[in-house]
Amino acid sequence: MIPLSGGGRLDPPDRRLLARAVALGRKGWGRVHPNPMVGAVVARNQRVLAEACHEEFGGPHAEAAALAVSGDARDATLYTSLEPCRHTGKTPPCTEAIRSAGVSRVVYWAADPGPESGGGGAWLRHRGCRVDGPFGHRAHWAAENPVFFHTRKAIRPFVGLKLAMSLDGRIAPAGGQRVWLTGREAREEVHRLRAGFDGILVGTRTWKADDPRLTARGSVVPRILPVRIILDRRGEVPGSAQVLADDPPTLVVTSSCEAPGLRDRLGGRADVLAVPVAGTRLDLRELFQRLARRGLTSVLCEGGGTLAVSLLAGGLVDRIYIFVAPLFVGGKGIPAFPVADFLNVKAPARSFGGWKLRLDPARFGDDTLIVWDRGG
Ligand code: AOF
Ligand code: ZN
Repeated sequence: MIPLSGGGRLDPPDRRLLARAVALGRKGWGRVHPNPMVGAVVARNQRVLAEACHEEFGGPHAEAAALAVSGDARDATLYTSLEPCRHTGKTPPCTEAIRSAGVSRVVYWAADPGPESGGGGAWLRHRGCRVDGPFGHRAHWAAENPVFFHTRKAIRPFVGLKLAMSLDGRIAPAGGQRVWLTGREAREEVHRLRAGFDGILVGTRTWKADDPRLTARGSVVPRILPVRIILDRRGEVPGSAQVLADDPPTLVVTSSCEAPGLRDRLGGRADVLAVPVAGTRLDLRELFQRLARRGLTSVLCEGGGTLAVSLLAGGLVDRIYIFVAPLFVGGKGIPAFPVADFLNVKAPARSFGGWKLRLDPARFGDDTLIVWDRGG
């Protein structure tokens, strides 16, 4: 169930239909970013007349799409996961569509923070429509639409960190031997998740050990292929690396000293980005700043442990995706990076320093995905 504090009381049928709108919105993953994922339901006396979501960036908004197929919507209620927009952007204002359809009540979940698009709720109220919303808080809305509600856009992209671990908190057996902890369904989910990010980042050890392709090969074909980003401080990536093959653009991040030679060696097969070195490592804060300047709004980091620790230590992570596989690795296995140390956990807690479980855990085959969000 979605959090529904504030905004007045909602009856159970209203809650159900509003939650349905939020669920419909999720279908836009990978297709609408950086716009929000939005779903809408048109109902009369709780009987559903139409459902829709925002399917494609630049395409019809969820509310307008639902009203376009609802038939007569006079005196109906529109449930929407985001406050209806009141601006003319790539499409006409949803508030106008709602008013001309004769909808008498709007129930919405998240407030639209946009200076031009926001305020549609008040606009409709002013014109005699009953409006209930917003419900919940920014942190809840951000959990559903992390990139849209990300507040540090100018400084860095929204950063997600993914890891898979065993029941005894290990990411791999002793000796660096590679094994798959999670099953097929969880791996498919990772591919689906990739589709919603602008960039997929891995550290040096990971590309050396796994030779990954870092493409999104799941059920969602991303609207824009995520840029593959690899850290390579010493400029060692071989031309045969899979990450350099095929379509999506690749960005090799290296130190300024290695950049010219690397650029020559790669001969245009990947873009090379030189960032300063802080201590013995590439300056990740600077890297993210530059990625933000290049227009990347989100990055998914997929390993390994060293990169994860650097990111957490630098306070550079907004979300952690933890896949828990129902198996034991054994005492000598490599522990999942010591998340708790970097999150400043002092005692057993379900929430601390803004970190919290906000989305429901999800099952993928035998594995469980737990998503931890920071903020609010
Ligand atoms: C969407 N889909 O279903 C709703 C949105 O770029 P535009 O012109 O399509 O406008 C995008 C803005 O409209 C978006 O940032 C948000 O403020 C508002 N509502 N956007 O893309 C939708 N309802
Ligand atoms: Zn709209």
